Parts: sequence; C-alpha cells; structure tokens
Amino acid sequence: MSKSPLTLYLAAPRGFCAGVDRAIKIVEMALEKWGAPVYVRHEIVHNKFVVDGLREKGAVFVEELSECPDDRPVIFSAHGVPKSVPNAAQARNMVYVDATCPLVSKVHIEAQRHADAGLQMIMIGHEGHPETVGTMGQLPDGEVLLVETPQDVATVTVRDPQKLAYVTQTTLSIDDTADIVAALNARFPAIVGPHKEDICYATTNRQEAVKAMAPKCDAMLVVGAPNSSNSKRLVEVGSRAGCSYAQLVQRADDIDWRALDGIKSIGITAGASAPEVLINEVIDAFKSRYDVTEELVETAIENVEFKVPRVLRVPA
Ligand code: 0CN
Ligand code: SF4
Repeated sequence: MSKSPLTLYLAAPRGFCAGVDRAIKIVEMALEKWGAPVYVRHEIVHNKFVVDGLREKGAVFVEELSECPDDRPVIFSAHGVPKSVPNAAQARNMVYVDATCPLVSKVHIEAQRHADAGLQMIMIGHEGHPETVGTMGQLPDGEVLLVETPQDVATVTVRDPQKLAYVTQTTLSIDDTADIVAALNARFPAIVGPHKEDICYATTNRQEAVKAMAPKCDAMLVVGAPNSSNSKRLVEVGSRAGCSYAQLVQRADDIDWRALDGIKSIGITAGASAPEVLINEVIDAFKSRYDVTEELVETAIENVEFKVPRVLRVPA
C-alpha cells in the first residue's frame, strides 16, 4: 500500500539549550573525574532518557541532600537550589558542583540584590517547581511571595506597595507572564522588574518557533517530559496559536496514531531538556508511516554556550 503524503514541519530552535547541555556535561565530567558513584540532587534536567543514561554511567539520583553520603561528590540540578542546600553541603564538608543554569543563577542574584535594597520580592512561577523553590529559597522562608495568575496579583498582601520587586521562573509562557506583569504594574505602579527578561532565550525562542509553526499544522507534537515546565508551555502555545491537536510525547512509543488519522501536516518541536535522538526517533516513526516532506520553520539561530565550572576543567 502506498503511503499518504505528509508535510512534517520541524521547529527551530528546538531541543537542548545551553543550560541543559552544560548540566549534562557537568555530570559526565564529574563521573570521569571522581568515578562512580556521583550523586545528583533532583533530575539533572527533566528528561527520563537523559537521567537513565547517566544512571547507567554511575550517577545516583536523589531528591534531597540528606540522602547523599558525606564522602561522594554531589551535583545540583540545572533548575537551581535554595541557599540552604549548598550551605548544608558545606557544613558536611562535601564536594559539590552546582549545575544550576547561569540564567537561573542570574535570577537568584537579582532576587538577593532587590532584597538587599530593602524591596519585598514577588516571584512569578509555578508552585512546587524546583526552580521556583530554588529561587524563593535564596531569601529566608516567607520573604518571597508567589503569584501564579493575575487573580493572585489581585489578592496578594504586600508589606509596602512602594517597596516591591519581582522576578520570574525562566521557563514560563511569555504571553501569560506578560498578563501577570501587567496586573502587577497596574496594582503596584512602583514595582521594580528585571533589567532584562527573566524568561530565558531558549524558552522565548522555542515558543516563538511554535507560534510560527502551529497555524500551518493539522497536529503538533512536543517531545518532552510531563514534569518539564518549558515543554508543557510549548504544548499550550501550540494550541493557542491555532493547532487543534497539540500533545506532549516522551518518545515515539507515546504517539497516538489513531488521533492523528487523516492529518496532512504535522509540526514537531522539543523542550529544552529533550535530546535530539528522541526527536529523530519521532521523525523516523512518521517516515515509516507516511511519505514525508520535511520543512524547517526557523525563527531564530542560537549560538549560546556556557562553560562548565572550573573544578571540572582541571584534572583530579
Ligand atoms: O525541562 P527542564 O529540565 O526544566 P523545566 O522546564 O521544568 O524548568 O529544562 C531545562 C530548564 C531549566 C532550568
Ligand atoms: Fe537555562 Fe533556559 Fe535552558 Fe533553563 S531553559 S537551562 S534557564 S537556558
């Protein structure tokens, strides 16, 4: 039977960002330098395939520092950690490497700087997400107020409306965040915002590419994990930009072929923590069922790279 024709739109940029690339390299280099086991607090990035691969090489993933022995190195995930975590590692004389993305660390510094200037902090983020927990944990418990929606802005109780600043999670929806920032500015005209956007370049670029691609597609798949904030945002952006079927898939096995019955075009992208092999696996699954014509939807070119910490650049 001949295959039906299918236009496969591929978003660019998609997949790994510089912070994810660096975090994974940090674990690999730590394993080379110190041998196994190396402990990693939280999934280094939110992707099961990446985590399983590193586990095979000798990484041990835990949720809390208390689960690590004193005498093995520990790495903190790309999402960042509350200040109490490196403090506890230091108190135990542990060797630790912080794989927090430099763009998350930048937000941590911002929060501290505002607090030092006497401003009360508001964080725009998702409750319980490790990055939000880490950023809020740069200041003492209860010091940072969390808002998730414009409704939260309407009800939040602040100490002094004249002395306020906000920071955001790096992986939020650009459009939803703009609405929350507008609500903050309307209710608290004196509030101080970031010098430059806290939402990172990778989140911004992936959402932009999806906006350009979604209206062309009968369906759209985002390769990424269910706990990956930036990947989930790409699904929402795709739906809102006019693609009636937008789904998250971890890999080709997750594709619901019946739901895709009759499509003439598919859009594919991937969250910042999804490796290219999984994207290729999904593309190949389409190629085996359809007569595929590939088209790139490229809205930006990325050339960001982050260095690994110095301790890993010198031999043991
Ligand atoms: O999927 P990730 O590991 O994390 P979130 O999107 O859930 O924050 O991607 C890397 C992003 C960071 C930090
Ligand atoms: Fe850093 Fe952005 Fe990547 Fe998160 S998504 S690791 S903030 S570059």
